[in-house]
Amino acid sequence: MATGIGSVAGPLRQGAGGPAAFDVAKIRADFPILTERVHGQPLVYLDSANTSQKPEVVLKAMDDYYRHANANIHRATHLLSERATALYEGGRGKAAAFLNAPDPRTIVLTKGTTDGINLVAQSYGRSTLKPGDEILLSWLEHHSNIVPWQMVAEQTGAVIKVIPINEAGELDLEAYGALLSARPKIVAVGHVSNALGTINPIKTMIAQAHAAGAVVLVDGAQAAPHLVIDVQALDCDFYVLSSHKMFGPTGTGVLYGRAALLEAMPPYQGGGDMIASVTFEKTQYNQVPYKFEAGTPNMAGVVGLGAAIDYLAGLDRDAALAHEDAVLDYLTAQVRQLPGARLVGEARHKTGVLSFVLEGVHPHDAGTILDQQGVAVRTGQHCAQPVMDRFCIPATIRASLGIYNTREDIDALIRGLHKVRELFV
Ligand code: C6P
Repeated sequence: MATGIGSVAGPLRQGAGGPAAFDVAKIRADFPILTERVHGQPLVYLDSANTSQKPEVVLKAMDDYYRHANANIHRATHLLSERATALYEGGRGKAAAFLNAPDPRTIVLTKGTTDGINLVAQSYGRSTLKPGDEILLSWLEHHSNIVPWQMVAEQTGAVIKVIPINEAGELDLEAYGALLSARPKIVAVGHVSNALGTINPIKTMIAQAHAAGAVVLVDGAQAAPHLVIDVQALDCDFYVLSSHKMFGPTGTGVLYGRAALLEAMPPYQGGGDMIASVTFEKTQYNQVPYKFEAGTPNMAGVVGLGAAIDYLAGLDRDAALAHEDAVLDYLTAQVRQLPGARLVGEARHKTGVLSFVLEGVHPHDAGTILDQQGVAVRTGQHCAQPVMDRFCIPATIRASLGIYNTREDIDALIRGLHKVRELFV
């Protein structure tokens, strides 16, 4: 059953409360693209887990940056460089506040979730893992939280173990406890599954992993747009996210790392700005977090990320979460009633995502017909092939929500799915 309003409480969904006034029409007016027409139809955007749409304030902040502040950062004494540096470092400070990180120096600005996980795998993982050490992942992971670990396992001789999931798409926590008894060195687990929407009980899982001596990375790509995240309360070692899924631009992301770990880790990439001094004999690296930010970064992207964080901070997050839950409940109920529909992933605690299959229809065909009607969903394996394999299906239709979605959007999807059935069944 999908999560009802207020049914996910406490550590799973910090900050969530009961229903509150939420003016979705006002929210929608903040997102210019939502008035777009596709194939002559009003756009119904149900693909926010893939990438979210951007509010005007984010577009404007990035435009203003290029018009009034564009220069390279940390490298020049002129006014524009000072402005750009202040804006970039301001973005870091906003990211720290967004995650309740103890210090902006624990925030590494990355290209996105994938980049952040690769950084941790290649820096922390490669420098600490020994042959036979275990890396514990879960069956729910996105490829970005699998492949970087496979690469470092190959390089170091470490081995990958996997937490199984049940029929509802929830982690098997008993099996997790048993796997921890082998004392893995690293646990890398998603906060929210992109394919099924399952919210994992990561606070408890982190505590258990720590008790077993493991360092924990949380893939927060799908949590960041929906949940209030507090890395200190979670007590995670690493937390990664992508700006583009939380109303910011592409090509930017955040890696939070525990200060002592970041200090001890070797750089991931070499280049400008990550150094204190360079001679042909020896290079001294810059301090944390700069030693992990080689080369000219995505300054405009970080400005956009900062604007997105400000936008989120200006919302009543409890009310936004309650609204999203209500729309997800409505979506779940409507799809459940559709003849031939089967839900994939019915975890007790979910956010933002409904995956399903339609008997007799390939998901890609459904996606194409829906698109003709202006309805954008994602179909396929969602970069989570093990999840599809677990349920013995090649693909699902995935409708994913943002704060701007409405019941009317869901009604349009359902009309579209009836049309799909008329054509294919
Ligand atoms: N999921 C989806 O449609 P990047 O590409 O680095 O911004 O994010 C990768 C990533 C990592 N973890 C999770 C849980 C994710 O959902 C994603 C991106 C998109 O589900 C695109 S594949």
